[in-house]
Amino acid sequence: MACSRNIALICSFALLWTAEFGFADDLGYTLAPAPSPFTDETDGEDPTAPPPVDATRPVSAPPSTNATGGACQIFDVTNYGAVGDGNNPANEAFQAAWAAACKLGAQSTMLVPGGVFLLNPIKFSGPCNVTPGVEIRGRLLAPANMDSFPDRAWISFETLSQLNITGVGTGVIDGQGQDTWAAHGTCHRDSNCKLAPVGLDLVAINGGSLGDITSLNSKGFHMGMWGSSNFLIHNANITAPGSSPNTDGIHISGSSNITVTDSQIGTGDDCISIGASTTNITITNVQCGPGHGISLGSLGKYPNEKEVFGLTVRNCTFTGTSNGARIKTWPGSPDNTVSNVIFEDLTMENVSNPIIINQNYCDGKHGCSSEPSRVKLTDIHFKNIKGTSFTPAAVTLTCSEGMPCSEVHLTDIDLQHILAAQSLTAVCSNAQGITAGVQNPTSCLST
Ligand SMILES: *[C@@H]1O[C@H](CO)[C@@H](O)[C@H](O)[C@H]1NC(C)=O
Ligand SMILES: *[C@@H]1O[C@H](CO)[C@@H](O)[C@H](O)[C@H]1NC(C)=O
Ligand SMILES: *[C@@H]1O[C@H](CO)[C@@H](O)[C@H](O)[C@H]1NC(C)=O
Ligand SMILES: *[C@@H]1O[C@H](CO)[C@@H](O)[C@H](O)[C@H]1NC(C)=O
Ligand SMILES: *[C@@H]1O[C@H](CO)[C@@H](O)[C@H](O)[C@H]1NC(C)=O
Ligand SMILES: *[C@@H]1O[C@H](CO)[C@@H](O)[C@H](O)[C@H]1NC(C)=O
Ligand SMILES: CC(=O)N[C@H]1CO[C@H](CO)[C@@H](O)[C@@H]1O
Repeated sequence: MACSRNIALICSFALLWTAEFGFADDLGYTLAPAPSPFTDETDGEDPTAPPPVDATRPVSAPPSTNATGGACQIFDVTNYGAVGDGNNPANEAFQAAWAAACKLGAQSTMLVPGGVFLLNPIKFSGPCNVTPGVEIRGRLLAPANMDSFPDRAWISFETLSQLNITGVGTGVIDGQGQDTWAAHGTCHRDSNCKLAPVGLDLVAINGGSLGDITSLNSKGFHMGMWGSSNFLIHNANITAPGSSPNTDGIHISGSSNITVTDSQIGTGDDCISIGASTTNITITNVQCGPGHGISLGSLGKYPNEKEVFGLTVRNCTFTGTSNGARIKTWPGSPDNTVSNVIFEDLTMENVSNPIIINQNYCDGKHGCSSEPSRVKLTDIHFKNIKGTSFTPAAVTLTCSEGMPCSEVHLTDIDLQHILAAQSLTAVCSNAQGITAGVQNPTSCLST
């Protein structure tokens, strides 16, 4: 049996990628499931029909050799006993298919065909000789009840190089968070209740991609990425109601060289949040809303956070979000540095705080420190940002009294109030920098 087009692609690329980059990075970060990733103290359907089950698929697909000379074997979870009727947890079958693919030592794909597969929390761990491609055509369904979640995540991939996951445009990761948001969505502020799990957790992944996939109604964060590098997320459709608590779309921390592109994210918290110890993160062509915007931070709440260097957010649209481009750090933080951050070519549509730096970020439940934040922000660019603001304070740069912001560049900022008759203001404290081009509202940076 020949591989399908997507499978053939995954199989044929796998060896090339593995050969090009080894998996040997010591990022120097602790990958222990620290509480920090899930304690983003932010302010805060009907599933689509599954595609039909492919009943013609043979019970065991033989390896097929292709032009690159590699064998391409498909490990279909239904050949290991998974039944796509949404009824019985398919964990054993998925785990067996993964184990077989992982130990194969040649190019392979773990295939989830059309159907609805109920899964309890599950972890796909490496390293593998050759990391299998993962193709999800159907729907992965989380148990509705929180009792099934002893751990911090629902579906995890861990310690893998060149991991390519595709939903081929039909795959859905359905967290069924509707029943748990009310009781567990704010548990990050209450140690007596259980934190809602992240839907798809990518831990210590070096190289690869995730794309053409929908994440729906996660219980906690939709996707988390920790201790990973050289990874691309593309064509992700992330959807949850604007009122769903702590359902960040994608959270990235302790990671390098990550790109997120061509994605729609509408959720109840940050569309994308970037945590500490991250370098070279690029976010382009993302449509965000509803949600809390694209945020760097919060930073400075925990000891041992490392610097953030090189974040670019370009060509994104924010619609009805509470923030647009945001950086937030805690007061009383340890020393850290954030530099080389670029927010450019952004369109704001009725955004409450289109541009905001808040170094006094505190949700008021942790006993807010009266000491200034010691996270130094420097070389921060806001460029070609246009559209409408829902509040008059369209540009807010509240920097630390102890570590003032330096080299903040405001270039071609052209914002209007959503109500034509009202004017906008910029509010600064401890913010030094340079302006160029249009400034609506008038800049408040000190030179
Ligand atoms: C795997 O992901 C990488 C991006 O990190 C991409 O360049 C490569 O083409 C992907 N392979 C397939 C088969 O999609
Ligand atoms: C995203 O997923 C939701 C829920 O499945 C669906 O209603 C919507 O059409 C999808 N959007 C895109 C652009 O694929
Ligand atoms: C940043 O990451 C991109 C891929 O995401 C890579 O192409 C680029 O070389 C990286 N740049 C640096 C300076 O590491
Ligand atoms: C990020 O990309 C750059 C440029 O390709 C590379 O030199 C660096 O090693 C990468 N970082 C990691 C952690 O892989
Ligand atoms: C900007 O993003 C939109 C989608 O949000 C895309 O259609 C367009 O091609 C992007 N522009 C550039 C220059 O990449
Ligand atoms: C703008 O956003 C506010 C609050 O998010 C909302 O109440 C209002 O209806 C929106 N206005 C328009 C014109 O979309
Ligand atoms: C048999 C088979 O699947 N061959 C594929 C090998 O990979 C190339 C792409 O590099 C495909 O074009 C072939 O179809």
